[in-house]
Amino acid sequence: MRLRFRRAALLRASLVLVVAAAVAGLAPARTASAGPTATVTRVTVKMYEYRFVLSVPKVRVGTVIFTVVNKGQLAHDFGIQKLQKVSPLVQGGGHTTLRVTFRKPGKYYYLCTVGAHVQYGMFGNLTVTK
Ligand SMILES: [Cu+2]
Repeated sequence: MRLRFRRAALLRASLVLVVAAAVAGLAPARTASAGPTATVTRVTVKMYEYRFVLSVPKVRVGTVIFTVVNKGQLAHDFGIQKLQKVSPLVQGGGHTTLRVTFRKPGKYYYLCTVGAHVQYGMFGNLTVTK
């Protein structure tokens, strides 16, 4: 009886430890993404038949929130090939957002994945700097 009680108490104590460790493990990650050093850039992407116009040619490493605006009449989307990120399909006149985290500097090819739009000119490169 006494032994069983102690075992239960021990089990409870270790469970508390596991939960505490999990919370501690999560906390730094949350601080890192929301901390003062985290760069969040907002970029507007305008889509036409058949081209993209970005508000900036380059961004810093970090999180970019793209506001994707379809100024055309056909449906388009906006994808970052290397990261396999694609916005939802946007109907003519509509808009959406796409959140992408760039961890490494470099040139990131973007395109519209609809039909043959890329062959008509719906692509470009976004430069990501340190
Ligand atoms: Cu398109």
